[in-house]
Amino acid sequence: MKLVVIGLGQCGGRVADEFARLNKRARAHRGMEIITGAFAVNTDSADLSGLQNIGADYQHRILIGGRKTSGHGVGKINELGAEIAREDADKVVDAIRGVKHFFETDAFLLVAGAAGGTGSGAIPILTQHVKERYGDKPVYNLIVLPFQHEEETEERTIYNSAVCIKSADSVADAIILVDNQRYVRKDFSLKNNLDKINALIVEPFYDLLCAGEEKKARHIGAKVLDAGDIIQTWVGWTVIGYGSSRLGRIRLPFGGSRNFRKKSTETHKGIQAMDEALSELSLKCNPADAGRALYLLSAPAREMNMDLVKELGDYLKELTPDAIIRNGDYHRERTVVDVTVMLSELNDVAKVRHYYNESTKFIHEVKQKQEQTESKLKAIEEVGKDIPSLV
Ligand SMILES: Nc1nc2c(ncn2[C@@H]2O[C@H](COP(=O)(O)OP(=O)(O)OP(=O)(O)O)[C@@H](O)[C@H]2O)c(=O)[nH]1
Ligand SMILES: [Mg+2]
Repeated sequence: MKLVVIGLGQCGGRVADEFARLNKRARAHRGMEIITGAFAVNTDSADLSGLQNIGADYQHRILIGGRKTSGHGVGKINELGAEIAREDADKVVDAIRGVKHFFETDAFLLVAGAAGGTGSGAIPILTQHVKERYGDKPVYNLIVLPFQHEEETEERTIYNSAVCIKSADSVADAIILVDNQRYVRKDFSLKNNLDKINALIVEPFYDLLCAGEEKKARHIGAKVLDAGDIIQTWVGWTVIGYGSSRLGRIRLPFGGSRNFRKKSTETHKGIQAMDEALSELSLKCNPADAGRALYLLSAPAREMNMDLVKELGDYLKELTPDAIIRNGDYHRERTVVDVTVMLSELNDVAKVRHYYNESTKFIHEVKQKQEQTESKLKAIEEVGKDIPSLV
């Protein structure tokens, strides 16, 4: 599958930069392209200059709202981020027109952090514009949710996140949710290492995007997972997970390589990788809520067998009884079994509900505070009404 990736704001731009790195890796190691165009859009010029893989010209690093923000961001006011995106949407649409192999592109992926101002406000607006302009291709969002400490210290974090995901949900074909806190839970040192988190966020997309683009016969599995399968799966709220299980040298007491014992070890490794993928999903959710799912098994050809593919399918079906499941296998010469899982069309996401509930309370409090301030101001005006004014 080939994507045009557009990163908005600091978080979005840096994650898009990681996708551009992924494409360099695919080109160098697998001789294929998985990203036809990578762009970063920001109101902050310093953030744009810090990127490493996205083209350094103004057509790929697009500064918006120059006059309004003087290149310094919108300071978490996502209403302003949305307004600027509306005014400068043409800059982005024009840049997409310059993508060399645009006709090969299967879909768009727009990326942003939900809690900031620029990305959070711009993502629904630009999704809408891209959809209007390129109606024949799906437009997906990848939205990064804030760390817990950000939610605890700043109310605007939850409010921005709620407004961003609600607006995005009304325009995007699917929203892939990624919770920053999930990566810290795994390894606390990551709290201050956004680059490492960004690399972990994009890693599950590597095999997923490459599998359908593979041209070399020795890597092609029995069932290829291609762009069509992914497009059929990505609908509504979506999460992604990735697990890996190392294949050790399997010592068998009587030699032989194809006996039942080896087979069961392979299956065990596969299930182990799928378990890891499911427990490390990009956002905590209940797999039983998924309406669609897919899994991609990536392993050396000699380790792949139909039992393993079937076992994994049966296992996922148990966990997602209502989901239509698509799958594929991909032969790579490595010593690991990798499993990528996507759960989509989730009909309940606790975190989304939490944001909606909390910010509804917050809206109420803000309204009350505003009313109190207004009535106090009115009272003071009343007292001073007979004083002459100089203006
Ligand atoms: N995973 C990840 N999260 C990030 C990164 N940069 C910022 N964030 C998160 O994104 C949110 C803040 O959004 P930013 O992208 O910094 O904000 P912005 O879109 O640039 O908007 P303004 O700076 O307010 O104009 C916070 O929740 C951060 O924790 C990053 O590189 N990776
Ligand atoms: Mg910023």
